[in-house]
Amino acid sequence: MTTTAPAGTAVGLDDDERVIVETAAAFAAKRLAPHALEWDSTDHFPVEELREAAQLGMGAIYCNEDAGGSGLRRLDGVRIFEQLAYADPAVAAFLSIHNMCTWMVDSYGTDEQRAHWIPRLASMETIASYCLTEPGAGSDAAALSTRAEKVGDHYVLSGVKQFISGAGSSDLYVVMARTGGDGPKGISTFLVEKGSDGLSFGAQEHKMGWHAQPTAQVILDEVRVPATNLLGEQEGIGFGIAMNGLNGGRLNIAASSLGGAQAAFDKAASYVASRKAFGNNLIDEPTIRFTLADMATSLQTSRLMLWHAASSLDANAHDKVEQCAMAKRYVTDACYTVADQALQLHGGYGYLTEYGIEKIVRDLRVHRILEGTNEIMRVVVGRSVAAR
Ligand code: FAD
Ligand code: 2MC
Repeated sequence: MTTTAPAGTAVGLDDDERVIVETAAAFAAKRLAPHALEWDSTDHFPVEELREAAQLGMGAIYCNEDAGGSGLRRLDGVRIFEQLAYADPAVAAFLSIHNMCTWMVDSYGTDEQRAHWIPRLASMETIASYCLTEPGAGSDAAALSTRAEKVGDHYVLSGVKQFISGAGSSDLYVVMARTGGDGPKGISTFLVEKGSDGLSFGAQEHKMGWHAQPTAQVILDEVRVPATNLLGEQEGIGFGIAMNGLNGGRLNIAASSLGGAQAAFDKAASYVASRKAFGNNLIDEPTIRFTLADMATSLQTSRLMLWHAASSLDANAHDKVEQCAMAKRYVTDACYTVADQALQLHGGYGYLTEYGIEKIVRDLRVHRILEGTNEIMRVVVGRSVAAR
């Protein structure tokens, strides 16, 4: 088989696993990589290419096949997102959020909700956004104040969601809102369609990175949705739905960091192999070789940790929440450092847009903030440690 996956990213895989990784790598190299810099500079959200990825099964990666999902494992998922992010971390990360929403509908939806939404989400005819954060509730997500009042056979939603990826472009908004009292037990999850009366979007945020996907407020002003849009039929389970979605989401964001960092590393290793200074190629300088060795080690520890955490999620292991939080924290920090080191190894050229490194650094920076900041990941791991 022709190998398209970057060296080292598919070591030890069996034939079936390798096909999945190679398919994602080939798609990314052909359909994402050639445009990544242009999309970044023009703030272009590549919906057409996302739908092409969906045709290859990447719109509902770890959803059940009966309703139209791809039926793959979380482990396959993180490997796919690594390959996509090798070409463009911002696009890979958006696809990961769509997959998180799709999994929530597949896992908690009624038969009717699954039959209606999963085929559309799998093809990305319907693109989904995840709406948890609010202006007054970020890390402390259970303090959210968006309300959903039951009125006859409808719910009426009012509130503001902050920093929503895909806002304005997405077709379906998975919204966590309060149907009961304070705290996590008072939260429910709703499916809100674009075009609903009272649903609007804030101005697009100007960001350091992630330019290839939109970010804006989602504003709900007495938005009426049928009671059947309550995800999972039952009120009060929305926080658990949101958190369980995030366990896998956190791994996929980490995989998006890993792919970006691997690309930056490969560029740096190739650059220093031919860049001359003081009569030698830079790679012959021992301190530069040590830097490359440490970077390669960070990439490999990140990959192993991510694969282990993904397997924990696949196995529904008792410590899956802790494993996902640990991997998200470690991988997004370590890979950000690798990307920054790759920029440094390029000298002044690393700072120029055309080399593609500074974009990776900008894109990876936010992975340490979103889907749970890395401080909150430490809170989660610390609670597990204290409970032992
Ligand atoms: P805060 O919660 O106010 O935190 C501020 C600082 O305090 C952080 O450093 C934090 O780590 C620290 N801190 C808070 N509590 C503690 C504690 N107990 N111990 C130690 N430190 C603490 N959200 C969505 O719901 N959907 C999306 O699609 C989405 N996309 C995003 C896209 C982008 C580009 C960005 C920037 C954010 C996105 N978010 C999204 C929101 C993101 O999840 C939040 O920004 C994040 O959870 C942090 O919340 P906050 O910004 O309110 O920071
Ligand atoms: N998986 C499954 N269940 C979880 C969970 C997880 N990761 N985290 C918490 N829960 C459960 C927990 O077990 C408890 O259930 P029960 O009542 O049955 O015992 C319930 O949720 C409440 O949990 P806590 O008591 O721990 O709630 P608390 O409010 O103290 O802390 C915290 C929760 C801080 C862990 C949570 O608010 C959190 O993860 N905050 C970060 C928010 C976040 O990640 N936002 C990301 C937005 S999306 C995004 O950025 C995108 C780009 C899409």
